[in-house]
Amino acid sequence: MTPTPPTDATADDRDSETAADTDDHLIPRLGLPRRDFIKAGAAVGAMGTLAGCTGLLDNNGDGVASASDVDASVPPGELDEYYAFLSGGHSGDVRVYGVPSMRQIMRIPVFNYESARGYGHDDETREMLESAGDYTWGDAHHPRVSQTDNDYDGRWVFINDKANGRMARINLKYFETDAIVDIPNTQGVHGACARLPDTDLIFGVGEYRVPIPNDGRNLDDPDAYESVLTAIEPESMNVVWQVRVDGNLDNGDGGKNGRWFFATDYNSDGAVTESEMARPDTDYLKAFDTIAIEEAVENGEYEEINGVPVVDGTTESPLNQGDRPLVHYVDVPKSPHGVSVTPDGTYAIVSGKLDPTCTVVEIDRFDEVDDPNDVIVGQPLVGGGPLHTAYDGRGHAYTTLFVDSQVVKWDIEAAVDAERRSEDPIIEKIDVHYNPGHLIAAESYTADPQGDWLISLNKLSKDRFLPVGPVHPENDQLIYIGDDDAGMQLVKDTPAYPEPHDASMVHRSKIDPEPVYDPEDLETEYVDVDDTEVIREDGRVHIKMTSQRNEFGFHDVTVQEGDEVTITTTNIETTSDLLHSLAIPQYDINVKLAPQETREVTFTADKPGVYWMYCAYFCSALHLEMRSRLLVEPEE
Ligand code: RUQ
Ligand code: CUA
Repeated sequence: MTPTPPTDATADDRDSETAADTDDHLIPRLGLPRRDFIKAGAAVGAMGTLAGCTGLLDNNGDGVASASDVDASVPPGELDEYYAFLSGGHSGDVRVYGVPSMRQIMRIPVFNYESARGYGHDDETREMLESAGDYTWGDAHHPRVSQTDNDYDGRWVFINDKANGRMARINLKYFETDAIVDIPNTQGVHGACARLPDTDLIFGVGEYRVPIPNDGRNLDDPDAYESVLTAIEPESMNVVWQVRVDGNLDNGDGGKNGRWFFATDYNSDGAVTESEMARPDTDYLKAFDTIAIEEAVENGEYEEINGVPVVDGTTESPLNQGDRPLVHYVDVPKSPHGVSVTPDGTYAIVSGKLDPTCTVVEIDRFDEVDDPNDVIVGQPLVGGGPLHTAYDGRGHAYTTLFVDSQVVKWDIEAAVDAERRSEDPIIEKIDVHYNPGHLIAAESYTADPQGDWLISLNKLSKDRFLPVGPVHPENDQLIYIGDDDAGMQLVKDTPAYPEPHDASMVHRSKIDPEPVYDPEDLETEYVDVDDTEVIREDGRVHIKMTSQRNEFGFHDVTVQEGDEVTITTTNIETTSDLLHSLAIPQYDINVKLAPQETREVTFTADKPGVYWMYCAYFCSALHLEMRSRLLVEPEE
């Protein structure tokens, strides 16, 4: 049982560098900053003969710029310009796409157990999932990338679990989930967003009204149910306060200046059946003055429930009566859905869902008006079933129309100038396939959207792909929005496994993941060649071993039936892209080991016999030989 030196059967050309990435703001072969290029609309026509440029250039020479003129190709070996992070819905994960290729580059398990990445298999991730409620799935909707000064900073992605009321944090240094908090006093945590400009609070938007605490009291007394907004501190992931409200909460978005947070409410009556919920002609946009809420918490004006300070933000609350109410209730038409703040921070735009309008709210007016409804400055008639709105940074809003299966582009200032319920602000509509939910434009949630690509996250794909039985994929459609003269151009269909909700799209220059682990960042101690050992003590066996091409640190290890076995193993390779895993058949274990990663797995050796511990990542020509025996001796 001695460690063996590595055999290097795999050529080191696996350690290939990714394509040069130094001029990532530049348009290939032009050396022009892309954003200047796009924003200088006049320049576009002049460059019609240059291949490889994104833009409507009439490449096929038919005199009309069209979708076939948009070059969204990313040739083999070249890299995309954007990362898009899409939620996996009830798959519980986050998917990473490259845009404009729409290639799925990675999946990041969050609320789901996932074997290829060993997520929920090693002790650390299993304990994280267990201590966050011990659920095996989640319903991940809203991935929001952290910002500094209203721009993406590449630190984290936050995402909610609507099913079990949790919030998770993905660390973008390693593209892995590193914290999950199980939020008390709330059910159906739906919206997930941050206080901007610097992501100093994360908000979980509580959709379902339930008794608080939900311990069997007030079971069939819906009037006593409540929804809360939850604020979470992003470094510690501690819940710092909650606000109880009248009605419910759905989607949300943060203002840009460190004070406001907005959430929609489609159930202002606190109903419990669909027909009752849809009955009122108006529901609410709620504007939370987070500074005033923090002052109330500091002054002790809260009730502590399950360890959390809960502030009263209902309409009757004394804290809402003075000249600095905690929560402003604005009447907006019938069951609104999405709300998003414009890039310049001037407006919050509410998408009407059961009403064919969007409602434009001017944020600064909250301090000026006596009647909160006077903050509404525009209400364009956009079309059937408006759900979510995104921005291009050129004064346009793009709203998904679920019922009409379209994306509508409209002019924000024109909507402020126009009569209410006028179609005049509409610039154009494009058909999508079919029934879009969210949409996301490049960096739409920042102060400075890039204005070139938009993805429509369509709930149905119907006839767009080869049939695969009754469970159809969804369809994420790529639309080019960089040329206002030529209009929106549908460029690509992308089948999606159920089911992406929201997404964030970030320029690649703002994300800088590590290619291998820094052992200092991991909780478990590194096992080097000299550290391999088996420690036996009172029915416990601790195996410390290395993993490298093409052997584990021990050829075999013998334990007794009933022993509690911990295996700590380090992939001691330094070559990027050279992964191993520790798979243990019939013990339900597969721990992934990226280069320089150490993971630990603990299990009870309750099945006597021979178990070939093997590596499940195809790591070299001798990958199949990378296996060692775990010998479990039967009890006498
Ligand atoms: S929601 S389809 Cu979960 Cu963001 Cu609107
Ligand atoms: Cu290591 Cu396969």
